[in-house]
Amino acid sequence: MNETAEINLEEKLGEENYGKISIISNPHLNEFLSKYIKHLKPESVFVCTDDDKDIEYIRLKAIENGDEKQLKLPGQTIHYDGYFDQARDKENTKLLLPQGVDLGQNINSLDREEGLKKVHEILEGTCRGKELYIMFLCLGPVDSEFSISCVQVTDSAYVAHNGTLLFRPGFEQFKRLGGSDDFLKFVHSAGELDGAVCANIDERRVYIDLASDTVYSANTQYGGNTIGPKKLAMRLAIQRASTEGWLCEHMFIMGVHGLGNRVTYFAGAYPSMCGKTSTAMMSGETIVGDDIAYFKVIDGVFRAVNVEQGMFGIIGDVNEKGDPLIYKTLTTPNEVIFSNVLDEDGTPRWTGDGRKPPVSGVNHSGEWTPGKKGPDDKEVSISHKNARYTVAISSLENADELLNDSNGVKLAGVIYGGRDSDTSIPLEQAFDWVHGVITKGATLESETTAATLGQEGVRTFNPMSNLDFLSIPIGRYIQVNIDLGGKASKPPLIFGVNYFLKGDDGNYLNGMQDKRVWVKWMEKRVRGEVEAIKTPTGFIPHYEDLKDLFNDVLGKDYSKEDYNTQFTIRVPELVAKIDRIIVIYKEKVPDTPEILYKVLKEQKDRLEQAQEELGDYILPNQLT
Ligand code: SPV
Ligand code: MN
Repeated sequence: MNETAEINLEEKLGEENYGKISIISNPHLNEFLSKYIKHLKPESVFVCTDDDKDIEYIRLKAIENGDEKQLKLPGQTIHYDGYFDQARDKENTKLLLPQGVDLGQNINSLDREEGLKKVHEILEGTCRGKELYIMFLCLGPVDSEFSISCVQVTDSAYVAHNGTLLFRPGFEQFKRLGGSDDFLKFVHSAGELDGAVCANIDERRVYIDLASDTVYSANTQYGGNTIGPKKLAMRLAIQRASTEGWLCEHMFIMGVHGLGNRVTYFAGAYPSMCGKTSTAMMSGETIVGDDIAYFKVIDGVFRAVNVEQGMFGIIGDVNEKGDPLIYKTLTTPNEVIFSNVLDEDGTPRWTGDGRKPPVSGVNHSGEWTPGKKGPDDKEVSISHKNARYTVAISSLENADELLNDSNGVKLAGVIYGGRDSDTSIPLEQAFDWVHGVITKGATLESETTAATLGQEGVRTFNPMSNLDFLSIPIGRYIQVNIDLGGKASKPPLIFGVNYFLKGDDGNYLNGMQDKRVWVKWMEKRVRGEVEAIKTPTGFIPHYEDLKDLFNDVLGKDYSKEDYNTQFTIRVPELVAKIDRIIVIYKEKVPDTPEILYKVLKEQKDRLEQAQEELGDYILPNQLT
């Protein structure tokens, strides 16, 4: 890295910005910044500290340079990503691995030398004529055992602006590092622009260098590809966590409110379109986080933090009726970045917003009217189906009071939520931590929906809903999960939920609000206040307890008939699922821990024995 000495940071940054960097006084930071300022060749550089003035500078820059447009309500802005740059690019997101390192066929990877060479070629000089923003952000609450410092250089004020809403500020955190090199680094450039969007999508790359804790992202603007501390940092954190014995999970954290104002914390992993955000934002409860959590066992206590402090949420179908709290934040003066929705004369509009549909406006496809066809000849909807809002959780009425607590929250339960129409019952508690990690987490599947490309109803394997972000072999990741529970004096209870079970007529068996009852039952289980029925696959609620809860929570009469249909143990489907999952592990996961096969085999044996005695479809009262 001797070449880095060639640029004089002080000269390039100017007195004010260099002054900020010199307060941190970290030679590793200076080396990184020198190297990439030299390589990217920006016209100017802005260093963002935790100061409100600096954060406001970023917000205004995004508007000034056209990355965002001011909407009518104060604080609201809108941004468009390119028409073909609307989601995470899984194909071009690769882990760079030194020769001889193999993470298995499930993880997209590339030879490290080759990848570094390519991405540096792509990035060279891409910030000519632009300003480069240097952002300091903190993963997890600041000044805590969970904190990880990050620095991101980006030529996108939109990416920088998102960082300020989504993450805790990291400048003060960086100062605490002293001269240590213990920080994550992100280098992003949108590349050449066509108007305000990326011109070279075909050269889009997200390359993750585990060896140097650096992620490079080029020729893309979509948040999941560019906002470094979010999905890009997950890969670095998962690797680090596996060596240090903790977990980085793709999970929400919520507080469930019980008797006498007590709050009990749950984390939940759900593949996309399985109800993750709607669970985290459930009415009557409070939210700590909606997407990424770190778990650590500290002095025997299982603790969790939200890595972020904001939400980058899907906006489609957010309306006053279904999501009153988010809707309110999005429709009153608050700092909100809308991405890829429709601008109707300064008012943001989106598919399913519950208002009279707009007849014209501007969206990610340009000027829009109903029925418009996009460059791919497909009809363009009001907003893209992956259109998003960025808000600080603190602007939501249901923000939990421990959101920024440096000790995190004590975690009492973990929920795994899949989507299947015919196999898993709506709610079940695993026998114990290991049984839950394996039969609820490691076997998580979701059926494809009409919202994704391709055939509907195809089951996709997605252990812990974390497959996209794993940077260690799956088997090792499962083992780290198993081990963490063993370190806790009282590991969280593990639950499986399925909101999408269908009846013989093809209709869903549960209403959208039923999950509000399920979490109350979980809360009571954690507190030891309700009994359960033992089935071959876990513990399920008694009818009477659910009947009471349906009445208390939803003011609804819950019939025995509904209970029986929903909670029938479907033996042939459950056995088929075990067989299917075992094949996946046998074929694709060579480092699968033996315990996984053992636990699944025991479960299959229990199911087959019950089948012999009670038949294919077993009602709960046959098991009491
Ligand atoms: C997800 O896709 O899991 C998200 C949005 O939470 S993104 O930031 O694109 O990853
Ligand atoms: Mn996510």
